[in-house]
Amino acid sequence: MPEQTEPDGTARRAALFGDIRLEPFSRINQIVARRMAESWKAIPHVTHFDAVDLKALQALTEKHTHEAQRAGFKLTWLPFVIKTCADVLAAHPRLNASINDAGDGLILKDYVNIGFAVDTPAGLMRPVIKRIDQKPWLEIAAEMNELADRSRSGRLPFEDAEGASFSITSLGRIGGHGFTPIINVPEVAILGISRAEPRARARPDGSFEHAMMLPLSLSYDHRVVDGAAAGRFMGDLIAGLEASG
Ligand code: CAO
Repeated sequence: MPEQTEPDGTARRAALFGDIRLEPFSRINQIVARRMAESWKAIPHVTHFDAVDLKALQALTEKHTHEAQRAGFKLTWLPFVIKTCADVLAAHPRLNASINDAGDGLILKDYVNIGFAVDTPAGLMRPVIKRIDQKPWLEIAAEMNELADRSRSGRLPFEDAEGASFSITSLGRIGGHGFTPIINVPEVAILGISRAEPRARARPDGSFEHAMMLPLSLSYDHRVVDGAAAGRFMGDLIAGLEASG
């Protein structure tokens, strides 16, 4: 226990409850903390939960594994989710928009730039893959790996972390059945991905089959997107992902 008696009562509290240590926030922690609190205070968040059968995505990933290996990286299904999401966003422009500064209109974007969360030793980073609508999956996958590597090694230039029109955050193998991601201002929606798990799935005839299901959670700004629009977006996204191949 510290000997000195501070005017703010630290020594008294230490005597009562135990010692404490201060861990200063890193620069990234400070930025993320400020942005998350601003978003949470300003945006009426709603989260829509759903799940997609992984069968088609797994087959597609397996089919292209060697091609990716030849290009120098390990393929996961995330680049296909990013690509399909961009295609579906093009048909649902309100989820790819932002509210203008005056707060009286929507800025609709004729491009899809998707930011994706990367867990790094310095904290959470969010590089952005730009013009996904114009890129083939292999280029998206290579860029995703390159941006994730740069984020983890602290070599991500500022311009590679800005300009997103939508975000994806994959907790992937880390775990969880679902979570409520926080929207990155000025975007209006973010897709969360949790750990794939075996579930019983009803067939159209009412019987059940076992399927590996990937849980998805879409948080959206209820000032811009209503529940029906979010539900339709998720329906199209799931249909697109299950038809991958
Ligand atoms: N369910 C089960 N397994 C999963 C999975 C999921 N949803 N997503 C990925 N995996 C598996 C892959 O199949 C792969 O398995 P093998 O090694 O056996 O082939 C392995 O996990 C690869 O995962 P990965 O995390 O290295 O690769 P990725 O392309 O799925 O994700 C990236 C890349 C950068 C998004 C990820 O590494 C990352 O940093 N995620 C954390 C993001 C985060 O912190 N989000 C929270 C932000 S909000 O606080």
